[in-house]
Amino acid sequence: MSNIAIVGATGLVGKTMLDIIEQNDISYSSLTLFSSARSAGKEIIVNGKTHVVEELTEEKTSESFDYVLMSAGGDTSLHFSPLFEKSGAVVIDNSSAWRMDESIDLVVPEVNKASLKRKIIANPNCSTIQSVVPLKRLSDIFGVKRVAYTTYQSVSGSGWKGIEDLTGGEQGEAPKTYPKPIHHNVIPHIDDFLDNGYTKEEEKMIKETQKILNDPALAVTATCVRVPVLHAHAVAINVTLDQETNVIELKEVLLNAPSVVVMDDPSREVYPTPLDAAGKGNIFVGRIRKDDSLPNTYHLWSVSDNIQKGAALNAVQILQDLLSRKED
Ligand code: 2RA
Repeated sequence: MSNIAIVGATGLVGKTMLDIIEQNDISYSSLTLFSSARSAGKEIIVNGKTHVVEELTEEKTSESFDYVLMSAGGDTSLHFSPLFEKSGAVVIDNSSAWRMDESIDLVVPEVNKASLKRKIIANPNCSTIQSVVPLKRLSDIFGVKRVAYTTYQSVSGSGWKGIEDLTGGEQGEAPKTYPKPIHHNVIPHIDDFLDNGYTKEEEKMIKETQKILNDPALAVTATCVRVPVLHAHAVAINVTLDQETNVIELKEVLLNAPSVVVMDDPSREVYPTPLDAAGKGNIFVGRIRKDDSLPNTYHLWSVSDNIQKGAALNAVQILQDLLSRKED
């Protein structure tokens, strides 16, 4: 059995990782919870045992951990992940710090597996994960030529502070996290703006899709929007395929895609919404239809819980894959 550490254990993603570890009966020899100095000393019960959250320091990285699940922001990860790696641990990191590093695997278990050439594995951006899982199936069977994303991202993507901006806005409070009120509003601005007018969130969706689908030349574009929803992101995916197909065939292929649940029956108003996906681990896909404005082009609507499959669950699934390799 393994020694597991969670860094960022008091955050929304960290707490969800602990819930998933508990629900999936993942066994360990020891579980150590780390946070910033501000949250150190808090108590969290996991599997009936009370754990006191410790401040992460350089000395503690050498405590012979096997696996470290890190959800503590890019700067913390850039500093501490190599120290854990040097001490022999495998780090599964939820920040964007390592994702585009060529030596680092960017993993969605339904799509690709960690090669472990480095012992740091990057967990992709939430809205990327729920997009590449259905796209991978289409890519394998029909080939994918171009992808255009428009996202509708919930406030939990910004952690507790995003939720506080929405709930505070409902009480008439000014926003503390977002540049504009999110209550009764939508904001076409997630993460910082780049010189080319795109945001970093949009750049993440473009570059991470190319890396995960192993097609650096794939044409991808994105517009990312924050919406006043608590949990689950939605992504409108417009995809141009290499080979001709039709909607029936496309649905059939997606019905067999791992982790994908097709919810698509317009005659009965069946399509996924964030309320359908919140708290669940699947990727729900609907509104599958042909886009007649371009050859071989289709619309998909993908909805998934950004804290579950979009972050904590994907990280734990990477851990489960590594644990199963150890057993073989
Ligand atoms: C967001 N993509 O929704 C981010 C979270 N990783 O803000």
